[in-house]
Amino acid sequence: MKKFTNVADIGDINKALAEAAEIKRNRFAYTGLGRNKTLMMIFFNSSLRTRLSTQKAAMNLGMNVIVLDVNQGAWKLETERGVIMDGDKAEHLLEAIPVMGCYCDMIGVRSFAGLKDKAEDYEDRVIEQFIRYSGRPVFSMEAATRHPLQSFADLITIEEFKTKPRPKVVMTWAPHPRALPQAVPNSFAEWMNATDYDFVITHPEGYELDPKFVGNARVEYDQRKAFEGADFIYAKNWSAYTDPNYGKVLSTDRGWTVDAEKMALTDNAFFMHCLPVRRNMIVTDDVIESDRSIVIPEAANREISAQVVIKRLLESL
Ligand code: AN0
Ligand code: CP
Repeated sequence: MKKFTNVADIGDINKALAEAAEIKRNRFAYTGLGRNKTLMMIFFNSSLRTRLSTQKAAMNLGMNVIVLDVNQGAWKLETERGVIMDGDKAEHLLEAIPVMGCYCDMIGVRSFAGLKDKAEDYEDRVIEQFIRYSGRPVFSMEAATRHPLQSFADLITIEEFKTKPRPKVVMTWAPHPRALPQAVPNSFAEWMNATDYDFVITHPEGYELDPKFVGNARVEYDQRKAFEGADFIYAKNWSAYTDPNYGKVLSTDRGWTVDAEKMALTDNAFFMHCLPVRRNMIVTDDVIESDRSIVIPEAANREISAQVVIKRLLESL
C-alpha cells in the first residue's frame, strides 16, 4: 500500500479485518518494523483521538513520531498556486510539502473541508498535493471528503459487536450548532457499501450526501422508520452538500436527537459515534451512557485501524 485515503486503498476488506484482529491480539508483534523510521503527523485542524491513537499505533511499530500543528507555530501556508503572496501567508504549500518529506519516511495529514468552495473541497486538494509533492507514502487523518481511519475502526467495531451475519446498520443525521464537513458520513457510507450489511441512511430533506458515497444505501427520510429493527445506530451531524446550500446548517431540530424512545424502536441496537460528540444535541446523556453505547471501544479501535495502515505503508517502503 502506497497511500491510504479511501476504502479502495485497503484492498480486500476481510483481509484487512483479519490483520486488524491479529494486531489487536498482539500489537507489539512488529516493533522492529518501524525502527529508525519517522512518521510525521501534520494537523491543519484540531484532534484528540486521531492525534493520540495514530501516534500510539506508530509507537507500537517502533517508529519515531513528529507532530506539527500547522496553525500553532509554523508559518501560515498558502495553498493556491498563482497567488501573489502579499498577505499574511509567509510560505507556500509547494515548498513546505517537499521540505516536510525530507525529514520523515511517512506522512499523515489532517485537513478538513473549508465548506465554502465545494469543487475545491471535493478535489481534496491539500492531501492530493501531499501525495504528489512529498515523495513519501501519505495517509489521511481526515481529509476534505473522507475519514478512512475512522471508518475502518467503525467497521472493526461492528464486526466485533455484531450478533448476526448481516446486521442492519443505520447512519442517522443529528443536530449540531456549527457547520461540520461531510467527511465522516461520506467515508462511513463508502466503507459500509464495501460490506454486505443492510445499510440505511436517514436525514432531513436537504441533507442528501454526494450520490457517489451513498451508493447502494437505502435513504429513508423518516428517522423512526429507519430505526426499526436496527442493530447499530451510527449518529453524525453534517452540513448540507447539495447546491445552493453547500456547507450550510439547514436545521438544528432536536427532534432528530438520538434518545431512548427512538432507540427503543431498534432491535436493541448498539449506539456509535466517532466523537467528539455534543451531548443532548446529537445524543441524550442516557443513550450515550447506556450499556448499548460502544463509543469508547469504537475510539479504542482507532489505534488498531491506524496500526494496520501504518504497518502496510512501512512494508511498502
Ligand atoms: C469533525 C467532523 O465532523 O468532521 C471531526 C470528527 C472526527 N468534528 C468536529 O469538528 C466537531
Ligand atoms: N474521531 C476523531 O477523529 O476524533 P478527533 O477529531 O478527536 O481526532
